[in-house]
Amino acid sequence: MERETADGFSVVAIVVSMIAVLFGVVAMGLTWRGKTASAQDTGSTSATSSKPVGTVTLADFRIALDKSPIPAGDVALKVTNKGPSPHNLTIEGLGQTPTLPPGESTVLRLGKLEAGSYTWFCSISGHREAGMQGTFTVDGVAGSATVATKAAPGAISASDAIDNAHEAVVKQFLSGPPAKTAGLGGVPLVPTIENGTKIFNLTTKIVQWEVSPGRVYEAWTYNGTVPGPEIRVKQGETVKVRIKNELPQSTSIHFHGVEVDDNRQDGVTFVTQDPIKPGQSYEYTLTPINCGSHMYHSHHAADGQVPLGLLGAFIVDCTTTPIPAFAAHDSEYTEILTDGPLGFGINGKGFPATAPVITKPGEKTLIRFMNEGLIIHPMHLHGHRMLVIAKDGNFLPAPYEVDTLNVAPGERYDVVVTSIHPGAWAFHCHILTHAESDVGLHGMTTVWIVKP
Ligand SMILES: [Cu+2]
Repeated sequence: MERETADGFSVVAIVVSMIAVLFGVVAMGLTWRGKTASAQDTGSTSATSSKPVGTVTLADFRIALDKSPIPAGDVALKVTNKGPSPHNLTIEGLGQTPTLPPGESTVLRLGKLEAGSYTWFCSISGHREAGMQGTFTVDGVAGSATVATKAAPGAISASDAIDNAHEAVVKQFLSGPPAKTAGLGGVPLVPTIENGTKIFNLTTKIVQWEVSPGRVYEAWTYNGTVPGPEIRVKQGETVKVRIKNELPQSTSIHFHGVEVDDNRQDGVTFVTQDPIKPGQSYEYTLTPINCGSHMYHSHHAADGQVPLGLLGAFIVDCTTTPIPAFAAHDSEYTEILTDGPLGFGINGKGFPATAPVITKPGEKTLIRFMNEGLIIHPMHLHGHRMLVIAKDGNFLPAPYEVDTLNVAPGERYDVVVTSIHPGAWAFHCHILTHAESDVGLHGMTTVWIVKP
């Protein structure tokens, strides 16, 4: 849940920050180009007739040729299948490669070619129609020749396709930021008051949840959002959480990390309570002994119900526990990490729909990391250090600095970041398959924006 700083920001400030993001993202691209570069297999080029003079990449469903100038001589092409399906390369009237399984390469020798345009395609049924077709050109000039692609539908260079995908998704993010999607999770839940006691009302229900633009999944939710609304209470105060179950399965709520002396409030079915059956309601009464960043989630068929969205933040503000000076901050964000059927997400959204963190130089920002997923996520912030101040709601005896922090399932870490360097900085899970691929940034990625 994003909290704006006290002054909020104007439309002008947002536009300025978008420009700052754009510059920052260009810088980000520079640091992350390694993958793109390695995707271009340069093969071997040589003036001798027996070596390949061009490198062709087959993918689902396109044919790409590197554009390096090549020396004169016979045309031989190194052909690599980088797609997940088998493919071949057929040059009309000249020959074809064998069918290449994913990951395999071969060299296709075409002999001496006249200057001109040649048609190529994959001859496996349906692949030509799906886009694996085009032409390439051989230019013969005194003592040299070049092979170049001629634009054809579905036949752009694989490298350009990756670049284009990266650019498109960042532009989508900047159109907000973040990119627009329906629904926002983690919004603070306003309690009703009965006889002076705060009552937090939750209804479990199935909704269609838009994780990122156009990606809509069935989610199991508290009050229709992923994460569920943020519940925030004071250390030592007695509150009630009422739940009405509109799911097709029984459920329960466990208040993860919240220390209470009454085990009947612990929410584990058949250990401390009966299941809350479909259509039933239930009431929990809690008096948190400890403070800090905690969570609430289902503890009934939890391996299915939690990844589908039955999770949220339960934050207990300290009243009696002393707060160390190193925990001071100006603003705060909660970052709930999720994986599973809704994909890799931060607060129920995947990039480009993940909310940015927006700060200014000198601002101290508290981040509450909470892992409600099934696997570990090493969260990495570019350009700044994170001061780890608390673990599972407990202040550390001595804080320590990191730029990457492993957050395991069930764990909470509080960190304070003092923003120093203006601009936009990537903030993402460093298991890279959770954050970036040849379709661009996705999943557990957002941007830390320091507005000068
Ligand atoms: Cu991860």
